[in-house]
Amino acid sequence: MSRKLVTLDDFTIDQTRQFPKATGQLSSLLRDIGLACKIINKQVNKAGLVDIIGQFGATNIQGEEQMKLDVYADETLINVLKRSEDCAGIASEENDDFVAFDDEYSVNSKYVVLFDPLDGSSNIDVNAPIGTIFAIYKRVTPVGQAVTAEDFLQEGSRLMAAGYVIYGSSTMMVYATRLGVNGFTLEPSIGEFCLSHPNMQVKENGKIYSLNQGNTCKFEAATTQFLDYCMEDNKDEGRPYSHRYIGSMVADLHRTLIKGGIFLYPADKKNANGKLRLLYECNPMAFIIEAAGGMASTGKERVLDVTPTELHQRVPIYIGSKNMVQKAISYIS
Ligand code: AHM
Ligand code: MG
Repeated sequence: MSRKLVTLDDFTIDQTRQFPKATGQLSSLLRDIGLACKIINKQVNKAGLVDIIGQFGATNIQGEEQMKLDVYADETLINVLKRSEDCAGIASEENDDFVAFDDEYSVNSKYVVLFDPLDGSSNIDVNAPIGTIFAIYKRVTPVGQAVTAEDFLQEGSRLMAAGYVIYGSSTMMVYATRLGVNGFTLEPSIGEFCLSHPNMQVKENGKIYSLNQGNTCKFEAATTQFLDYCMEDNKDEGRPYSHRYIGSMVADLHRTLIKGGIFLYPADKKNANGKLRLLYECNPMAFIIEAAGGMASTGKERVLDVTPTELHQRVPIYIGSKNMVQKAISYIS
């Protein structure tokens, strides 16, 4: 019997079969991340009820402290990945240092996972989309021992897989490997992520620019000149472009992936490296956008080529449709 429904599990197992030597560990890791995100999704969906059932971070009716959503998301991912047999350790935007799992299964695992458990969490109050971003690397230290900082401080070009889950009008997981980018929508009635956006490609040209334009007074002249170009009235070249900014990187990049455009969080006079984190935000998003045919740059180099020196390092980012990113770089450099 043929069926149209392809679940995340069906899909990852199918992809594994294309590599005869693959052990299936990467697909079960993706399944574990999917599970953690389904648990987070349930809690995110209840966020609007805080006035009725109490504020996160406040004490509930039983006298128990309610966890803030970003802390809840962080703990959920850590607990699920700790129990997974395929994860040797994690690093999270929420924690100062990485965590090496030291049980007998974990030390023999070959993958580490880095994540931003709940990106854009300031959007929770206004019911706007937020997301989880994740990055999966093969460890560089030998299996059989606890992972070290070296395993986490890898260049983005060494990523095995990266993805995000967007908690929006529907909940979706989008993940990329070198085989491409695919999107799965959560079907709530069966609790499964189902393939809904196969082989996602980002357009070469776009008509949308996305950044926090309120920071204009801090921008370097080159950034302002690029913005002037975006706003210029030039019907022949399709400008002025539209401006869209949700302020949640997952949501802004999800739109960029589907509709094309450029998202930027540049360096400015006060922040030489912009705001966004290399390991938890920029690298996984750059890997996804490049796998979909787009481009991601710091203005000086490919995001995926930056050598990380610390876990919470920030970098400027210009990411999205290839031609738009190239145009931005021509101003910046
Ligand atoms: P967070 O990790 O503390 O949520 O911050 C990251 C978020 C991104 O999702 C978003 O692109 C950016 O911060 C928005 O920043 P700003 O409010 O400065 O425009
Ligand atoms: Mg973040």
